[in-house]
Amino acid sequence: MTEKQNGWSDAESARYRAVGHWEGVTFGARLRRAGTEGGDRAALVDGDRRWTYADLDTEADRVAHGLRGLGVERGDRVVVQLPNCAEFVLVWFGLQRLGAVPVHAMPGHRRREIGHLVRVSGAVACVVPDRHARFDHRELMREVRAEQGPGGSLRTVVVVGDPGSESGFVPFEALRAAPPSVPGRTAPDARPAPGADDGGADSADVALLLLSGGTTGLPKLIPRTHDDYAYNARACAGVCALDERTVYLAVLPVGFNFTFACPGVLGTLMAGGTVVIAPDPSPQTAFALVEREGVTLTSLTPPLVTHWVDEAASGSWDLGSLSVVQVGGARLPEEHARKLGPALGATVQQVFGMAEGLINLTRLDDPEDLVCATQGRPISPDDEILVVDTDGRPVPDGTAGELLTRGPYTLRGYYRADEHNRTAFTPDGYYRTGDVVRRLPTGHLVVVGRIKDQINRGGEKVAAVEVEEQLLTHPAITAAALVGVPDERWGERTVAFVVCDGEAPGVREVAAHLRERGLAGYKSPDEVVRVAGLPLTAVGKIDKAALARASLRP
Ligand code: OOB
Repeated sequence: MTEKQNGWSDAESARYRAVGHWEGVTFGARLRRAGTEGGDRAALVDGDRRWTYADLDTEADRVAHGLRGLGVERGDRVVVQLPNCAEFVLVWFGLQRLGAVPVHAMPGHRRREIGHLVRVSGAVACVVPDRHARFDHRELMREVRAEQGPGGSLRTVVVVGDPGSESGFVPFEALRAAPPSVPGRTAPDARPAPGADDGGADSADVALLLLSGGTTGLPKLIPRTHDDYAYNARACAGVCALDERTVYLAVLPVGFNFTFACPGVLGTLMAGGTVVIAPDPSPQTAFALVEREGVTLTSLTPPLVTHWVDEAASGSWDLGSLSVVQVGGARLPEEHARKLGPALGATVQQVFGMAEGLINLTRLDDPEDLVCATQGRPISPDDEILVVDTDGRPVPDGTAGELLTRGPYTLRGYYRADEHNRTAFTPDGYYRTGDVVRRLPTGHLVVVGRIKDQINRGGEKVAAVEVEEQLLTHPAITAAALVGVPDERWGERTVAFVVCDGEAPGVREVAAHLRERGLAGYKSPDEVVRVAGLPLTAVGKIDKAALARASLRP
């Protein structure tokens, strides 16, 4: 699939445009409009730094100018791995202004993930912090560059903070120190030159690449177009009734699709509201920002919920401005959902979404039972949902089956992954989510399980195969299976069952080995269990259900 062929048929594209889902406007052009009309409103807050819409627009021009100077052009991919800071948003819009394509990496990703992202996307640059969470990202980039070799696509590393002395590492501050003249803005009333807003990008082009949770050895990239992603954000913003009074607090990693566009950062900016960046997800940090900035909306993953409830119960915070709290990314236990609303004095919204597209939300006026016991219903009237049995036949409402979906913002193919695409989609274009759901007569979905070989550790997705492949590189391990087992804190924790030749490595040694192999830390197993052999099913696959049951026995 090329960047332009986004996978939807001409007829579908025409219909999504005709009904107004796809507005034909790039993100670069949207920001120009917002920066020009009523641009003095607050757009972005990070600590004591603040940007209006006009400021954001000007910053995007500066960053774009700096990136252009480094040779970044329309259509180029740039891996963005930044922790929660305003620079993520500035870089993102700078890239949009050029018609270049941000690739969203997570702060926890390491050599293996980042190297893979650079290789698959053919990225020409990476944007990283100097250090974050006691980890030196410059060192990581040195390794990625070395692995790439001289023939690699990666030319430049932009560092937010101190770039060190490495050649080819450019400080972000130098990048944005652009001259005052911005293309198309030579005089205040001059009309921008064609392409000055978005590098001449088309709204049907890929605007960004998201990372899939993964079920295979290496994660897949998800192309999202300007048209589809803006609709994703706008439709979520509609359900959440966002307007210019909205103050959104980004608590989860800002590059996570949930935080960025469901409705998150983009939905808030498209509604004219204000985005506040929380540097960490602790309730103390968040509640102080709620008080100071009058936050109205935020989003959490389930493991944070009990911490937030406990801290709110201390009674030392005024959370009066908070009106909606979204929870998603993993299963939220019903009893936690019931406690959260009263504890924070806010409406709870469950979010069942995926980077691939489909977003389900409970509605703000849904009865409490639906809010607490379901994961919401699709945001778009044109989301097509099928719940099917193992033969692919639709099952009646109330019966569990695999969720298949297609629609105006769900991908039709992973990026540069033709072979995987043949099995990830049905012949008529439905994405096989791998999630097992029940649909209620109201259209609400209840997530009851999963057929994909993925573990959801409190919202962080771990592809079992990816970890198993790396476990097998340990000299003592001859066979391995990674299994998710129920866990009080994470919802699920990861247990590695290993067959060993000689002494079995402990959990710390395995973690050190996987770190050495360049795997993100959150993928290291929580537990390592030595077994004499791995049980097999009747068809000869590893029987993970049996392993999970075994690990539950006292
Ligand atoms: C979100 O996106 P991803 O791509 O990290 O993960 C998607 C998968 C889903 O297929 C499902 O297996 C699981 O995460 N999931 C949930 C869930 N929300 C996501 N499982 C149970 N209950 C939920 N509420 O996780 C994501 C993207 C956008 C918005 C929210 C979450």
